[in-house]
Amino acid sequence: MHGNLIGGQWCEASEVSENINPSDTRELVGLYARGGREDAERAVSAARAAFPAWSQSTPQFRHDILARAAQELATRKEELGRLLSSEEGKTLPEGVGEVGRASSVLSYMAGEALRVTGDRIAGLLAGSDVEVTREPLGVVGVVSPWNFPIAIPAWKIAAALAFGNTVVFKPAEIVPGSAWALVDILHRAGLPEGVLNLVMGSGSQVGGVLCSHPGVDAISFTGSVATGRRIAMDCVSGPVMKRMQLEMGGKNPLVVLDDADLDLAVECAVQGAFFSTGQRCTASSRFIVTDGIHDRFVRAVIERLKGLKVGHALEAGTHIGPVVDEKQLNVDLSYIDIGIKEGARLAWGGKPLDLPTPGFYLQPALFTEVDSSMRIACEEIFGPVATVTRVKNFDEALSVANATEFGLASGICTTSLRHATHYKRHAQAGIVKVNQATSGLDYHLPFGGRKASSYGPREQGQYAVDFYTVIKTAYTSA
Ligand code: UN1
Repeated sequence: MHGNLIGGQWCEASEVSENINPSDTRELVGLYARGGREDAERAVSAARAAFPAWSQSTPQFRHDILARAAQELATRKEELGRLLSSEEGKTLPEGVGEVGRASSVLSYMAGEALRVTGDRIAGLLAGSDVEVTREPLGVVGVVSPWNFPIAIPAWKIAAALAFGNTVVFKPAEIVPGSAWALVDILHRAGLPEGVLNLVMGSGSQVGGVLCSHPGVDAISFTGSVATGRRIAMDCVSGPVMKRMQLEMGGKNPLVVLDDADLDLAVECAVQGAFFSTGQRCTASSRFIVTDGIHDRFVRAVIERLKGLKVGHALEAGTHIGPVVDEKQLNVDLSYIDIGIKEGARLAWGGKPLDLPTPGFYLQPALFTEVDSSMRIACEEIFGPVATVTRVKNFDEALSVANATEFGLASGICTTSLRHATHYKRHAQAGIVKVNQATSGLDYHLPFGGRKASSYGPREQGQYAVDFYTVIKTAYTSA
């Protein structure tokens, strides 16, 4: 049984949860503690108690711990990638790649611990000097999703720790294995007790405590809009409002113009929409395609989909692993049904697959003749389902791309500098990609969206410091 880490001690919980492999539901990946409210409260106290010393620790000390953990992740990336793919269902290369990314995030953030800067500014009174410095926030609650079981926790926790905060971490319930491994590695890398606490358990219990407890100063969350909204309400309801960083949904467009390189556009579309089983908030789920290339694009995407193998995540040759669990599979299937009822044409796939191992397998689904007001073109599905909407020209493409409540990533395939430049300026999204898939991001760059997709400062890269520190303005007359 894998326990929770509270105040430097591995603890059992009153309940245990089974971590099941979505590629083969007969396989138990492991048993994990399922903590409750009391565990979360103890973890918050431990994180509070650890904060004074950790926040005053040297940047070198924090750097070395993160760097050591990065090294261990890199050394064990095959083994941990296997664990990740076993619990989440992304393919083995995707799983190993994600562990490598977590390692890179940790070494990048180790460096950021050394690079915190401030300003010295002349005050307006004679002889007054002003220093503007950054201080750690305090205790940060990290609430992470199931689709990137190690990379997202790594980029939140590493930034929190690098800048001197202590952490209570609540991973998504269905992928506790990668979270546990990450915490174990950081713990053994030398974190003092209570600096990083792990409480596996439900959102309503453990998450509920973190978001309402007066001992927590900030919440960094990635997940659905509905959960984000509940978290936001909890975070502002106490006597002191918590700082929040909420990364939520997307309904990301990929525009394909007549002048696009067709092969490249197909690659961007298929990569962006279907790899990782479409389970990324940055996935392109809406292809918006101009008339002159539309039919060729649809034919070529279908040809490419025909060549993709849906299968067991650990099997060599699998391109698309299973959906993460039965609940998500049912959501995907219900949207496929909705699309058909709305009058869109299911041009390819969309059927559950019976494979030798019992798992949640689904053929990637492509809908054509999709009107941009249909539910399948407006609501986030979070599965391997994409829609094609035909448009007359660039102007219509841009306006359809922006006509969504979301604003995370937005892509265009074109060889026209004029259109690419105009799109970069006018896409209402936090991330714009030209001739690249909307998903797949660099770990050293700021990440976040606009509109309903995000709330609060950016994550990752140099900009992460804005969320994880508070600014102090000190006036001195000597
Ligand atoms: C990526 O596309 O590489 O949950 C990262 C998500 C995002 C991260 C996407 N927060 O899908």
